[in-house]
Amino acid sequence: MSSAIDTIINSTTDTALKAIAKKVKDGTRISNEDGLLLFEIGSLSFVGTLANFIREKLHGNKTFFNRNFHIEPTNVCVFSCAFCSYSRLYAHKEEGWELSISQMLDIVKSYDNKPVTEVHIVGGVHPKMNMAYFKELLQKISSHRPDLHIKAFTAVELDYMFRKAKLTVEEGMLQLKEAGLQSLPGGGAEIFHPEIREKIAGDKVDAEGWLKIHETAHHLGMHSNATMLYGHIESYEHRIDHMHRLRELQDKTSGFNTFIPLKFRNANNDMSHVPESSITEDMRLYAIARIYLDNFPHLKAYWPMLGRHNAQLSLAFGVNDIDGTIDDSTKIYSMAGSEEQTPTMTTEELVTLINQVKRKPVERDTLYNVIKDYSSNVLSEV
Ligand code: V47
Ligand code: SF4
Repeated sequence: MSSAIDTIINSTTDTALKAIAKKVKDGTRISNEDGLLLFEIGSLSFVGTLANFIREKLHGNKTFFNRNFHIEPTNVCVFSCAFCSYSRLYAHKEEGWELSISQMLDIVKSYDNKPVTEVHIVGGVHPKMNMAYFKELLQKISSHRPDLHIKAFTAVELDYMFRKAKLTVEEGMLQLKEAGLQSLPGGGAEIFHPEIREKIAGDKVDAEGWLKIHETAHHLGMHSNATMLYGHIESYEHRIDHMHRLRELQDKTSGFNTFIPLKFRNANNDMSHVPESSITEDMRLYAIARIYLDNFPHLKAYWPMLGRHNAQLSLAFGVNDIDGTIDDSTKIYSMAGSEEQTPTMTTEELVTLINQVKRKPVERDTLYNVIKDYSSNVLSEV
């Protein structure tokens, strides 16, 4: 019996697409031109079959999730990204929130005796929350709960922190690592190409600065994620350029764990006139990312932004991770118009969501070590 990928190879008449399908079957890297062609003419079923082939070769039916919670220290921000529905400019800081170190520590303590493995800390760029402030926060969290993996600060926050403290990226990263920082989340990448970045996020760190921070973290033995904010004013060429820069850095360092495409949501921001992408485009993007980023081990659908049912669908288009149980503290997407107004899912709900599409739910830690395989389970202890 021939497999789905052989059927696609045999039935595709376009010679360029057929050649891409053969490359995928042989494990040969596709070129930028191939990637662009997939965006331009690859049907949903064509790219989906190729992406699913890669996904199952790497992970079988395993679908990872983790138990985490988010802390958002502030939504006050010195920057003014056009797509952001979340931040309040520093000039209007009375409209935003600012958490003290003890308030954040109280959030951590509220998870005492709960089996969470990760805290994800990301927020706006507040001029008063500096290196000293965040080092103290990291030290206090690590000493209160040493088993909790601290994944914190986008390259945008780090770039601002280091520049203000007059530290090089190496010096700053080393200090934060010593204080307890273990991984970096993937935010702030948006679209790297200056043609788009200048229009949507012109005043924050540029592509080179973002990549340098992740490269430095990797050299210090830390892992990180990478995102791409898509589905607004960028072209297919800009998407390929973005993924190309990530693929090149990953060839050098192997420090990225996961690629996370973030669908642009258009409520309550300066880009509300820009329509959102269709679900078909979303799934094609996931699939093409899985095919193009051959050196990224994982592809994540962030369900609070995509919606839980679309995240479930994405498991047929290359995705092998649907993030975590999260909790009720993530505001960035509900403020931008996501259907998920209260982004919480219990472990039982996540496991059911994955089981419903015949995949195997596996709880992981931040670095993808398996904590529990739920495939033959029995949800007695969730
Ligand atoms: O960089 C802001 C995005 C990101 C909108 O590493 C928006 O595990 C869509 O990076 N529509 C921050 N997206 C969140 C982030 C993240 C999320 C989950 C997991 C991880 C991880 C990282 O949120 C920003 C920006 O790209 N964002 N506004 C919006 N209107
Ligand atoms: Fe600030 Fe981040 Fe919003 Fe940009 S996306 S305005 S850096 S909080």
